[in-house]
Order: sequence, then structure tokens, then C-alpha cells
Amino acid sequence: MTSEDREYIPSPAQWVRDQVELYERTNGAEGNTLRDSGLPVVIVTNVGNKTGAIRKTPLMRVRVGDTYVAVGSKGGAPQHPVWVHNLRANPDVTVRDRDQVMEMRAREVSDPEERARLWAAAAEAYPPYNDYQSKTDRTIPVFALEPR
Ligand code: F42
Repeated sequence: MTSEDREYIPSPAQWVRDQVELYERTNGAEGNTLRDSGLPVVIVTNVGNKTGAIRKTPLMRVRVGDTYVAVGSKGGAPQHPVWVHNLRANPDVTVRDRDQVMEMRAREVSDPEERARLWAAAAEAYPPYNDYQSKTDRTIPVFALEPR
């Protein structure tokens, strides 16, 4: 199935759906930061592991060289966000960073040294990630999104 054949199912969370809509409609000129924080956001397009549908997930923009880092924090919730399972099942994603759209592949980072390095970059870009990790017993998944 090509991506054109897939149905797009917007997020059930209104604020997330609205952010994706504004970001895409303005080609990244608006809706590119998290609420009032002013911190930049990217949109990660992924494929649902059960529906096979297109999902669009705004995440904080954490860039290390050519790699974008995706942090499955979900505000420190006890469960992983569903998109973590989507990336594990279907690692091919698209990253939109403002007006740039890039074909990338997601690799879950398990090496402790690499994870610590990417976590530090993520927490520098968005310091609440450290609070989210201390709020939950699960180890927050970290993915490196790399050019295909
Ligand atoms: N979330 C983060 O985890 N980290 C971030 O850095 C982050 C930043 C951020 C910035 C702006 C913004 O607007 C949102 C931000 N979020 C961030 C929230 C993020 O966009 C997600 O909304 C959040 O992580 C929750 O992810 P989720 O995948 O659990 O999304 C829920 C709301 C959702 O869409 N659920 C769907 C539903 O119907 O309940 C399921 C979607 C899905 O992918 N379904 C799968 C399928 O096959 O289609 C299968 C479902 C399954 O059970 O496996």
C-alpha cells in the first residue's frame, strides 16, 4: 500500500489535532511551538500499527546533527504513547520541521551511552522531560529519527 492510499485519522485530542492542522495549513509558519512555551515542535507522520492509517504526532523539536530525537514522554503518563508502538512496527516516518519535510527512519535507542547523550540533548531542548521521567516508573522510550 502506498501512503496515498492510506486514510488519515487525526488525533482524538483536540489541541493536538488543531496544532497539526495549523502547522500544515501554514506550511510551518504558525503552530510551530508548544502552547505558550515558545519551544519548537515538529510533526512526525507515522502509520498506525493496527489500523494502517496515517497518524500525525507533534513532538518537541530535538535536533542533533541530521538526527531528530523523538521522546515518548506523554507528559509522564504511566503508559507509552501509542505512537511508540506505531514506530516500533512501522519505522518509516516523515518529519516536518517548519517548511521542511523529510523522509526518515525511526530507530529505538537502547545503547545506554547513546541514550544518555540523546536524552541530554532532549532535556536541553525541553527541560520538562526530566520531570516527566521522574513522574513515571516506565523508562521513557527514545528514538533516533534518521534520514532514509
Ligand atoms: N508527546 C510526547 O510523547 N512527547 C513530546 O515531545 C510531545 C510534544 C508535543 C508538542 C506539541 C503537541 O501538540 C503535542 C505533543 N505531544 C508530545 C503529544 C503527542 O503529540 C501525542 O498526542 C501524545 O504523545 C499521545 O500520543 P498517542 O499516540 O497515545 O495519541 C493519542 C492521543 C492517540 O492519537 N490515540 C489514538 C486513539 O484513537 O486513541 C490512537 C492512535 C493510533 O496510533 N492508533 C493505532 C493505529 O493502528 O492507528 C493503534 C492503536 C493501538 O492500540 O496500538
